[in-house]
Amino acid sequence: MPQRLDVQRLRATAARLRTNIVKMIAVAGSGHNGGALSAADVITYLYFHQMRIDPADPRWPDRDRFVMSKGHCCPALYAALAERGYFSEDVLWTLRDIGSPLQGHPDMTKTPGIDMTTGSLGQGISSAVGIALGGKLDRKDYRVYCMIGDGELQEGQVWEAAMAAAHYRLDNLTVIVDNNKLETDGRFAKRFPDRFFNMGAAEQNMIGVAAGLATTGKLPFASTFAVFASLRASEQIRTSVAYPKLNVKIVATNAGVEICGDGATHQAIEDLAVMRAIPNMLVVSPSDPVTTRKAVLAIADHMGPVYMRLGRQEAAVLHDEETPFTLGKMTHLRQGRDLTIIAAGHMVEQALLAADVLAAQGVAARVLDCHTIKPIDEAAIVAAAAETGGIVTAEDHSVIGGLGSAVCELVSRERPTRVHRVGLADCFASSGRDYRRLMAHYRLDAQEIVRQAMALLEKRTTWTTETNA
Ligand SMILES: Cc1ncc(C[n+]2csc(CCOP(=O)(O)OP(=O)(O)O)c2C)c(N)n1
Repeated sequence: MPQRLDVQRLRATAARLRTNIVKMIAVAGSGHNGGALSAADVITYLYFHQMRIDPADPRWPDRDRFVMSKGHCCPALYAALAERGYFSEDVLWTLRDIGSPLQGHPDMTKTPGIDMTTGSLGQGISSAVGIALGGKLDRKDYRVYCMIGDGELQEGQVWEAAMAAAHYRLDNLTVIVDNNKLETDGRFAKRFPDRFFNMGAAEQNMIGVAAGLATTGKLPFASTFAVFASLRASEQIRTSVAYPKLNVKIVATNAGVEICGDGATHQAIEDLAVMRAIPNMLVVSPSDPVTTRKAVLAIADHMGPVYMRLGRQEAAVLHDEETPFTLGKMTHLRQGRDLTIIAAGHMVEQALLAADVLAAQGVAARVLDCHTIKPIDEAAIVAAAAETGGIVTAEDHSVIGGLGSAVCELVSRERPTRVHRVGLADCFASSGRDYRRLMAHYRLDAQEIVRQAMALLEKRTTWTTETNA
């Protein structure tokens, strides 16, 4: 039921929420303070005056709904839900921890009181339209409230949703724009003001604009988070960039589980699979600052579409300046004859650590840095299969469709060999506060590479004995 607090009590409640927002984000170590604080008054009004809800029955079918389309501001919503009694205040201090019900972005499967999973700007409002439409179909009189950011208004999907809402006369839907005039940055703009174009939170448009620029002979580097580049804008990449073979370089940052605190909505775990499947696309995943710099220069020289995947955390230097870098050719980091570890991106560091552990146990592992996922270095893989007899792959990506799959596809045809894949099992990962702990939790580390290497060696011994018998 609506609580109908008076203005004075609403003010006091909003102040408590603000205090908790700041505390939660401080404890979590990351999060969006500004947009959460600016949302506090409206959320307080909705949850403590306006909305017909029952915290004892969060899924009550007749309840009013709230969709936080600007999902990164969820600490405000979490604070309100705790204050309203959906869960105890203690839970707030678990924000963004591994397995916490309070993920970096709202997750309707984990948090009581969350009506819709959000985090990718522009998507929440469409879901709110659907919930309102469902209410009409069911002849229910609940209302749907949706909060979106002013920056979020740049996403085209917002306007598609607005048109659908008007078309279907959804008078049970209220969309609130938190017009706080805040938005994320333009750091590079200061250095190259005449060559930097900020397309805002509008990834599909950004790719289309890059494609258009390329037709005029420019060399556009289009950059956003990997999840938004490879998934949100995948069809624009496919049809406007890859199909006409335009000279667009997509630099996808914050890839993999390693992004950590933001959680599943922001962890690109399928981008390599999607990008590999697109014809004409070159896919690059450098492992350290040295290769990243070399890769940027190399892809600028390469004529045609490129997807370059980068992580978020500071990466260790693994290569020296003298190590040759050629697109499509793996870099040998360690020689070895007992088995081969092929790794990409920040898992290369883990592969080297694993090789050290294996060496101490008398196993000489070859380590290959597979900075070009497509076209993959077939010769190096076939040689590894022939000379070392077993391969462990390692990537911060789903085990489906990325580096491990590419290696399996090749050896199954050219040189059938046992391959063990280290990667994210087929699941969405949690938020985490510390990326190394999170990576270890999902077995994306040196220890798992060692485990897989030993398992592979053991199976090979058994297999050899069996075939010899
Ligand atoms: C599709 C998508 N693109 C980019 C982001 C990354 N991002 C998170 S917050 C933000 C700025 C949002 O600004 P606004 O909507 O005004 O929210 P507020 O200022 O209230 O935090 C961006 C671009 C995202 N979450 N989703």
